[in-house]
Formats: sequence, structure tokens, C-alpha cells
Amino acid sequence: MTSIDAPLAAPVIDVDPFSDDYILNPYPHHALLRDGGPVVRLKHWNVHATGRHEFVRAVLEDPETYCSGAGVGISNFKQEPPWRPPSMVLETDPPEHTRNRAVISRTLSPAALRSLRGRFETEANRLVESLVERGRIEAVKDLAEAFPLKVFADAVGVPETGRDYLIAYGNMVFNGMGPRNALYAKAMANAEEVSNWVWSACQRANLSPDGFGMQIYAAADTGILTDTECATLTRSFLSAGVDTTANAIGNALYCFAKNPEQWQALRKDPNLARAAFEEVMRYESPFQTFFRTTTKETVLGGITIPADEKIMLSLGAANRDPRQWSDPDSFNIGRSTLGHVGFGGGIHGCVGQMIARLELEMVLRALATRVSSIEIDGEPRHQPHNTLRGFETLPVRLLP
Ligand code: EJD
Repeated sequence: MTSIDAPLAAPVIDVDPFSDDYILNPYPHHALLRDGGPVVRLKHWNVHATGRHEFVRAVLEDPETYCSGAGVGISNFKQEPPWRPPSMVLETDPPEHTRNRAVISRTLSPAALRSLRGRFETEANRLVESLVERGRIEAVKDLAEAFPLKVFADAVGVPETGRDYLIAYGNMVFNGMGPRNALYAKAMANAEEVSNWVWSACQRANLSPDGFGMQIYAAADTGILTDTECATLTRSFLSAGVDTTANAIGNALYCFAKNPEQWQALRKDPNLARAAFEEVMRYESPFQTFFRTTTKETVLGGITIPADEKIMLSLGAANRDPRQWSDPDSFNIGRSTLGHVGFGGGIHGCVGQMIARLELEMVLRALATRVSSIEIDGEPRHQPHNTLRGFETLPVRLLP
């Protein structure tokens, strides 16, 4: 290697992914992140970062060099204790990860999803019909949160009373991946009460017999896992499966309200619902930022990263990287979204993506067959959040 090709240290840039300005409108910051270099170092937090599609993918696909066992938020579990017992899938590496993920994955088989299709469809139609009758709705509470709180929580088999705790818990999980800032503190304000409800919902005695939760316990009955491990794996459904899809539904409505010609295209052919959701995932990725931790010194994009360093992956920036996408800032349900990283990728790629697709397909179909126009009717407000992108409030009018 000639000195001209020798790996360099990452350029330091002044982008703060946890500042109010970034959070409320990340896109100009994403451009700085991508243009700063293949890999940069964030001055404010002293971590490496990449927003380039090519390198986000490369990191996701090399879990031996970029591990998850030290946490997938900004804090390194080896230096700072995690706020909850770590997830047995998200925050582990092979071989444990492989074994635990297989237990979850079996519950989400194509056959299992086929059997949910009818229920999801009925509920989406019922909910959307009642909302169209009302006309003006607050889309976050009335639709985006209501739908997964009904169909996903039913599918896992958790009790009906107290399900709102799942929204609060998701806020803890996803703000908990950020630094210990004001958003973190706010999300954790009621941590004990919320965690207690969730942990109790994950116990064998409180799960319905036919849901994903009890299917996890089947692994305990064969001796692979203890009951406590099964509760922790069930917790993964409740951590990952509600706030993510809720924000996806809100973002989808906003995308279509802002791009009425795309709404008309979907109305004309509701079979485009699945493709439309993929474009929502690319264009307004509900989950924006992941971290990995280097297991050894490595070189990425010609930049040396030392061992045991956190590297931030901006999925949101990668999904609009002009090096990968043509016209990345336009919302177009007819484009190819192949290769978007809204569901992550590699061995940790979203295990629930097929159920997320099923939920969004049913919601978008129910809307597309009943609503001629989605109109913003008030002041939508993005939720200030360390890792999720979505709305705190989204007042809309659904015209029949
Ligand atoms: C997640 C980005 C868990 C867990 C798994 C996945 C997520 C959160 C929590 C969804 C991350 O196993 O607890 S989108």
C-alpha cells in the first residue's frame, strides 16, 4: 500500500444527531453526514458514523467486526450498564443470537402470517370505516397507535387493559438508544411502572394460549430456554412491534397527504399498497439510527476505526443517499425501493418485517378503497425522539 492509499482517521464533523434541530428536520444534517466522508467522527459525541448507503450496508453485513452485544444505542454496555436486562436478540451476537432469533422467527412463519391476514384486514376495515365517518381525526392516536395496539398486541396475546403502556415502553426502548439527554430522561420518567406492566404481560400466566408469546414458551417446554428467557424474548415483540409500526402508519399518512398524486395512484390500484409501504420506509424511515461496536481495529471506506468504538449508522441518511437513489428526496411509490435499509439488514435485519408489511398493507388498502383525499387539517408536529421519526400529533381530514 502506498502512503497515498494509507487508511486515514475519520474527518471530524459538527453534526449532532441528538440535537433538536437535527431531530425535527434531519435531512440537511443527513447530507452533511454523507458528504463529510465515507465514515466520519461526530465531534459532539466522539463516535464514528456513516450515512452512506454503501457503508451502512457493509457494517450491517459484517457482524463479526461490528457487533451488537455491546448495545445498539450510543452507550457501550461494557462501559455503562444498560437500563434494562439486554434483549436476547437485538443486543446479542452469534451463537446466542442465532439460537434466540430462530425461536422468534418460527412464530412469524409465512403460515402464521397467513392466518393473521383475515383478522388484520377486518380490523383495518372496521377502524378506517369509523374514522371516515368522523372525518376529522388525530391520526396518531386514532389510527397509527390504535391499529397495532389492537392487532399486534392481540397477536402476541397480551392483556387488553393497560396496552397504552406499550407506547410508553417503546418510547423508553427507542429513546434509550440515544444519549442520556432530556428526551431520555423524559421517556424514562415512569420507567418502573411501565417496565413492570410489560414484564408482567410477558409472563406465561398472562399470555393468551394462541399468541406469539405462548409460542415462545413452547421452546421452554422443550428445554431450550428457561421461563425467564421466554419472558425476555416475548418482551422483544412488545419492545419492537408497536412504536415502529405506529410511526410507520403516521408517516405513511403524511407522505400521502403531502403527495396527493401518489394517493390517487394508490387509489387507482390498491394492489400497490405493499410497494407504497416500502417507499414510506425508504422516504421516512420510522427507525433512523442504529449503532454497532467494533470488535477489532478495522478499515471502512479507507478510514481506520479503532477497536471497541461505537459507529452510528444513519438508516435515514442511507435511504436518501443520492449515490444510491435517483431523486432521493421525492416520494414515488412507483420507484424501485430494492436495497433500502429501513428494516436494517444482515443477521439482525428486522425479524418482524413481514408482520409490519401485513399491517401497513391492510391499513393502506382500507384507506385507499374508502378515502378520496387525505388532508392535513391543523398543525402536525414531529415527536422529538432520539431514534424514531414520526408524529406526536397529525390532525387530518379523511374525505370519503
Ligand atoms: C428494534 C430498531 C428487543 C428489540 C428488538 C428490536 C428493536 C427494539 C427492541 C426495532 C430496533 O429485542 O427488545 S427497530
